[in-house]
Parts: sequence; C-alpha cells; structure tokens
Amino acid sequence: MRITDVEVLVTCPGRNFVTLRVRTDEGVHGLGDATLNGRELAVVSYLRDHVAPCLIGRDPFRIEDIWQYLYRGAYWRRGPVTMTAIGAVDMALWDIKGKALGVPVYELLGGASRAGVLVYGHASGESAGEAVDAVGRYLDLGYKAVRVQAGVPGLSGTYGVGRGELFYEPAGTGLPREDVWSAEKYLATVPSLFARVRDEYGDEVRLLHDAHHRLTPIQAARLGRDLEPYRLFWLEDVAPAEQQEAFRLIRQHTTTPLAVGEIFSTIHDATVLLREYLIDYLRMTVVHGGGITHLRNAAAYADVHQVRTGCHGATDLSPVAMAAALHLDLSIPNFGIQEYMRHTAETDEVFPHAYTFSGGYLHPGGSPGLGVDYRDDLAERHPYQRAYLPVSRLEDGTMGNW
Ligand code: GCO
Ligand code: MG
Repeated sequence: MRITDVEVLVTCPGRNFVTLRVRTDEGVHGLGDATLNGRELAVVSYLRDHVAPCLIGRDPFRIEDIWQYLYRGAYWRRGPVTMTAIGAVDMALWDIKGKALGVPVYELLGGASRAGVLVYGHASGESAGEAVDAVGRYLDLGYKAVRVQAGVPGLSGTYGVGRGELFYEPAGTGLPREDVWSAEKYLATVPSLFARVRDEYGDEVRLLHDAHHRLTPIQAARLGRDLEPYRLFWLEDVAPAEQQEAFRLIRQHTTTPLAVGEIFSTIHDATVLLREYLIDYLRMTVVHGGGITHLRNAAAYADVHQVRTGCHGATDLSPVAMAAALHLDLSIPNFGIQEYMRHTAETDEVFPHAYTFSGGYLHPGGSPGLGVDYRDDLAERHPYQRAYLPVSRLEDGTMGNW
C-alpha cells in the first residue's frame, strides 16, 4: 500500500477545525485532527507545504518509521505546531491500518483494558448558584465526574464560564477578547463553591477544577490546601505548566491531586513532574502531543511513576482527536479519566462518529480504524473564520496568563 494523496481540510462548523486526510492507492483513507486553537493556519501550512510532499509514495503501515522521519528528520523538534502536525499524520496512519485490517484502533494497541472510558463534563455558571445547578444537569445526564467553574464577583469573563448549557467555547471570532483577572478575588471564592457542591450532591461525584496556569506557586499551594476538605479528583494547571520545578513547592503543601499537561507537546515537557512524583494526572493528548504513537510512550513513562492519564478533550479538539484519545484510553493500563466537552450539532454532523456516551462513560465503538468520517459536502458550507482565545489582564492593565 502507498500514500497517494494528502489533503489538509479546514472547516468552521461553529468553530475552526483542521483535518488531515491521507489517501492510499488501495482506496483506504485515514483522518487526523490538526487543530491548534487560535493558530490553526500555521499547522495548515506546516502540513501542506512541508509534510505532505514527504509522505507521497510511502507505505502507510510504517507508522513508527514515519513518526521518527517527521520528528527526527525536521531537526527543529518539539513545539505545538510541529507536534500537532505530526500528531495528525500519526492519527491518520493508525486509522488507515485499522481500516485496512478491519479492526478498531484499540485492538492494534493491545486491546481493551476496560469496559468504557470514564469522562468528565463541564459545569459552569456566572454565579456559584448557577454552577451548582449546572452540576445537577450533568448528574442527570449520567456523568460520574464533573469539572466545576464559576464566575468571580467583580471580574468580567472568568476562565471556564461557558456560554451555553452544555458547551464551553472560549475562542471567539475577530481579534482576542480581553478578560480581567485577580488571583486574590478568585482565591477568595473557589473553596466556598466546592463546599456548596458537596453540600448539594454529596461525596460520590468526582469533582474537578481548572486554575488555567494563573496562580503563583504559593497561591497554588494555598488553593490546594483550602480545597482538601472537598476531596477533588484533581486540581488542574494550578500554576504555569512550563515551570515544572514550581510543583515541588506546591506538592509539599497539599494532598489535593494535581493534573498538568494539556499544553505539553512531548514527554520532555513533563519529565521533572513525573520523575519527582509531582503530579497525579498527565493531561497530554494525541493531537497536540504527537499522535497516538508518542502519547502511548508518554503514558508508559507516566505509568512507571504511578501517574494516570487525563487527556485534554475540549471543544477545540475535533471528533477525530476525541476518537483517537478514546482508543488509547481504552487500551492503556494507567488510564485515569477523559475530558469530554460536547461538540455542537453542526460539528457532529461534519464528523459522524462511532463513539458513544452512556452512563458517564464513552466507548470508541467497533468500527474499523478510528471510527470517524468527514462530510465534505457539509464541511464546505462552513468556511474558516479568524478566531482567537481571549487574553487576560490584571486589574491594573498588566498582561496576565489566560
Ligand atoms: C481544558 C482547557 C481548555 C483550554 C482550551 C484551549 O481544560 O479543557 O483548559 O479550556 O483552554 O482547550 O484551546
Ligand atoms: Mg485545562
């Protein structure tokens, strides 16, 4: 089998997605997600101008060799644009191999290690009361784990507060929106939010929270400690993820489990965190972490350090990335939880998929390959729209971390 054609497809069914389609001389094709939120077209060019010409004529079954060719062969290693592009190729090749052999990708990865993939949904509200009510809606849908975020009184546009009831979409069309941030005001409100949620729904539901890289190490330590009575499943990105050593300080002060890594592009971003047992969950996922091939290695390294996975699964990861993550989640020994933000109906129509939700779990389904299709006829109705994530300023106007 040979690769004959490589297409980079851009569509905006409610938000932008970049999809790679790799075609072969035997008629089988594979899909990969190449979406890098707010920087989409950089990956389009990387793939179209630099990667696609190198793939034509290659044997798509040689997944590992092609991964090494793209990673080692570029010389300029790592980074989100490069690793997203490699991730897209890698997903498409696993998809091709699964389809050609007539098996779902998880069978190629060693088979199922569990019956289903535990997921968490996003409950949020402008006020704590709205957020508490939103948790109830997720429990009614059968979720066993819920991330809870609420607006902070006195701050406009707090991270994590959604616009719809089940959707959270931070990117907006046009130039970046500017939010205002105060760690002091935020820290004063989060513990009482979780007190209310526990009070209302009891001990069983798994609760998660994301601080989105916004605290200093000592503030992060304080938040972790203040949240201990509410026994979170995890506290995510409590300090800037690239400052791995900062987690030494945080870890000494709190037993709240920590999750980091959605912005990491290779395992080299997480080696201190893992080697020194500074986190409990690794958030890397297939699209921004070099595909199934690299994420499988990252998960194995995490497993050695008793760290479980918690793959990023926001709406900016397309159903192709979600499916790829689910095949990996189902198969690896140290799966922890999978983020599951529902896509809009328009997105689901462009990407019909075999994965299904039931009782708080997702399953990738039994279709050969990844189990996701791409409807060109529908995708073409939604042309690319310039869109960015917001930026964040402190109350005096200083730039902060979004
Ligand atoms: C999460 C993330 C998202 C990101 C978004 C960036 O935990 O789901 O933090 O909300 O901000 O995916 O593209
Ligand atoms: Mg996050």
